[in-house]
Amino acid sequence: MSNTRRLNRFELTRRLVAMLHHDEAVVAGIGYTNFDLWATGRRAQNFYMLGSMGLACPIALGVALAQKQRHVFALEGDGSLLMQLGALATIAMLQPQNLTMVVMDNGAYEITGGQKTASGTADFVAIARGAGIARSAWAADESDFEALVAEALASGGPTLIAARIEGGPATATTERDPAQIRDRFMRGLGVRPPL
Ligand SMILES: Cc1ncc(C[n+]2csc(CCOP(=O)(O)OP(=O)(O)O)c2C)c(N)n1
Repeated sequence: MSNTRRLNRFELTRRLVAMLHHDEAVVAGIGYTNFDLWATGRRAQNFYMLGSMGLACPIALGVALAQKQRHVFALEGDGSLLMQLGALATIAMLQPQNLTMVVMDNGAYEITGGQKTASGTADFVAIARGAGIARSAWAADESDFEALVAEALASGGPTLIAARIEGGPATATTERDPAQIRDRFMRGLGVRPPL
């Protein structure tokens, strides 16, 4: 069952980032998800996807496979995840032990005008479990969300955490400089030398 009380995307993002103490990577998809990650502060291990929908989970999967010692989070909107549901089956097949996906489900393609998505009838947790990601759960409230994040960080296996969130724009706007975003992220992951 999904949470009935809608949570706040920035608040969940803020709580997630506050729990990161080991240079975990956070890959946020297009949409307000990455704007709110930007608003939580600059981390060299954050990546902000601009331009294409549905790529937070695939990019995070790539990082998780390349750097198995690092935990990787993907933050994705419901509209973007719906565009790339096949990624869940690939992730289940590969079973990265260090990958956690967070779906921010506001029921809309909000950043482009609030068009309704299919999330009212499609249950992301059921879909993820069906794809083979057994550790999939709805976050009932903020503290449940934190408990699910802590569990994901402590034990292995891909995890999907879904949260129904309220509508409304993000807290800030991500700087639109893709080359710089990529460069900072690569340095943050240690695959380019620090500046
Ligand atoms: C392949 C593709 N199709 C459409 C768009 C236009 N577009 C950009 S963001 C977006 C909506 C994203 O919705 P969601 O992932 O639910 O995030 P939200 O805006 O609700 O935070 C759309 C339709 C795009 N950038 N790429």
